[in-house]
Amino acid sequence: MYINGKKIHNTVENAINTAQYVVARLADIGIEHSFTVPGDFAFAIDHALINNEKIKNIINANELNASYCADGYARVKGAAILCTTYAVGELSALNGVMGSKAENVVVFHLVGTPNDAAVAKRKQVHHTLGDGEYGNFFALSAAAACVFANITPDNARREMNRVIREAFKYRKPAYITVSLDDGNRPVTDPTLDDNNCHEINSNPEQLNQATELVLSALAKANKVVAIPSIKLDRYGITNKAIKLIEKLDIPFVIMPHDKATISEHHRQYTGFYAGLLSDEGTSDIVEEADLILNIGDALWSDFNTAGFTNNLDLSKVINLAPLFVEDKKQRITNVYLSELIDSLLSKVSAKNYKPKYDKPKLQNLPALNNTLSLQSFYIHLLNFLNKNDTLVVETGSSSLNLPKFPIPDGTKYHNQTLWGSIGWATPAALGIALANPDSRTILVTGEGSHQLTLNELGVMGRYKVNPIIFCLNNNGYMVERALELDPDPSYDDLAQLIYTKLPEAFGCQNWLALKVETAAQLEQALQQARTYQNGVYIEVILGKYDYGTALNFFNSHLKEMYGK
Ligand SMILES: Cc1ncc(C[n+]2csc(CCOP(=O)(O)OP(=O)(O)O)c2C)c(N)n1
Ligand SMILES: [Mg+2]
Repeated sequence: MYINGKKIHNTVENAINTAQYVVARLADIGIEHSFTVPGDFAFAIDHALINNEKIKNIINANELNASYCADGYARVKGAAILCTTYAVGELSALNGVMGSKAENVVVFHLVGTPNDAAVAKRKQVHHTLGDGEYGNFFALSAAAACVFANITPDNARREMNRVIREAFKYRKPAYITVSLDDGNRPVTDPTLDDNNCHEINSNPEQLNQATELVLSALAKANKVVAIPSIKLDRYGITNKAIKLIEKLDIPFVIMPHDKATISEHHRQYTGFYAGLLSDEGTSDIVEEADLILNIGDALWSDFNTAGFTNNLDLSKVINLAPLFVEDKKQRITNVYLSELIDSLLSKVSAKNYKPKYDKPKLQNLPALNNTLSLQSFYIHLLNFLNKNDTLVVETGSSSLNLPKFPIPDGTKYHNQTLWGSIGWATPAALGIALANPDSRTILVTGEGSHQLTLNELGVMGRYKVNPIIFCLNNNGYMVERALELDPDPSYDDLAQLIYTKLPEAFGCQNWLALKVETAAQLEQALQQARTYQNGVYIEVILGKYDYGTALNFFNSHLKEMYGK
């Protein structure tokens, strides 16, 4: 069996009970870590996770952190396992799992549910509302997934096939419950084909129709621009999309959510496109084109369009979404983008779509001076990054100001642009570091966001990951300040922590912890960090109203954003 072009080996024979079977199926997909907070109703799954030799079970500080950690891991590995206990555990994880749903990340959320006797006799047990009702929470957790299955001994093979197939089809979380008793029983499901969870193919007729639709639009067009979406990465088809863009020889632009999907150093890269925040000249190229290929369903969201300040006639866009193709007149379903790109690649030739305009002068990194500001922090950081680094950036001014600058060729980049739940980045960085230990994970977080999930530092120390963490301390929730009409409400003030003591307090042995207040100190800290083998924690002191370009922009466009 193949998923994402990778052969899957079946090792479920070793599974003795249903919980072990569930875990073995997920291990066979290639998942090598699980993220867990245990609980008595989940003991069967918790045991199965520690007993599966292909999986290393990570114990997180809480379920929300575990869900963010799983999300980060899955962005790199393609899928992750998150394991929580009934009600109290699963509900604590929901914000994170819902974020994975919004951002097309495959997380298998395994939840252990109460034993048969408690359910049958409607006993008043812990983690319930005391009403004898055990079904109160299934719909809540299922809402954060694209598929839900209660796995029992007699449906395990069939249902795991369905769950895996659906999760990969939609690239969204799956919610899997296993009761404590069922988890300990042997699998009795007679279904033979354990591995019948292949990705589904396109309908051939609809695939032809979609190919023709794109080809005929291309034939009529003179100026064509591509906008690649981050979903290409989620579906593992970025390289195919690059081949298509290269074969067509068309310019492409990148929106904030889709940053670094394709290298910003590619010769056809034509700039950052986000409404009025776009690179100079880039908006004109997109908005004056007569055909825009949205490859992978990039969003026209608030952050992608700098608060809806773009001026694009959407009727010129063909959306090549992961599972359908759509133009202004029709939507053709049952078309899988991977196959559509193959089909187009075999048929298109490079007509001369060369832009009838000059490539805009893309923004270079501004020169450094001796001041330390949000803007200069990023210039220092971007000069420091290399192709072996993975940059994880939190929601807030940390992420709003970065996308305009190209990151180095090969540096990987992660941000939760659509869901935007602060606190995500610290645990996500742990998941990302575990998923790719050969890359140095570099986290940039505001101190307010960090306060939500910073107890995951202890887990980083425990499992000996060695990120470089920048905690940008600007004395509060600066984004909120910038987006408020009242410039300084007291609810944007924060507890003042001694950030540089956190690694030690959380048991991170031999971490380097530094506080920098000037550009020279930052530069020196970066040099130390690069050669330091263990984790590095750098608190960067920035101004309370140092909004940077993007926040200044949003601050002056509150009307477009919110109708204020
Ligand atoms: C879970 C969650 N709660 C609240 C918010 C609203 N929010 C967005 S940014 C932000 C402030 C972030 O502060 P900090 O991390 O210090 O970054 P700064 O804006 O100061 O750079 C808040 C509270 C959110 N996005 N997510
Ligand atoms: Mg802050």
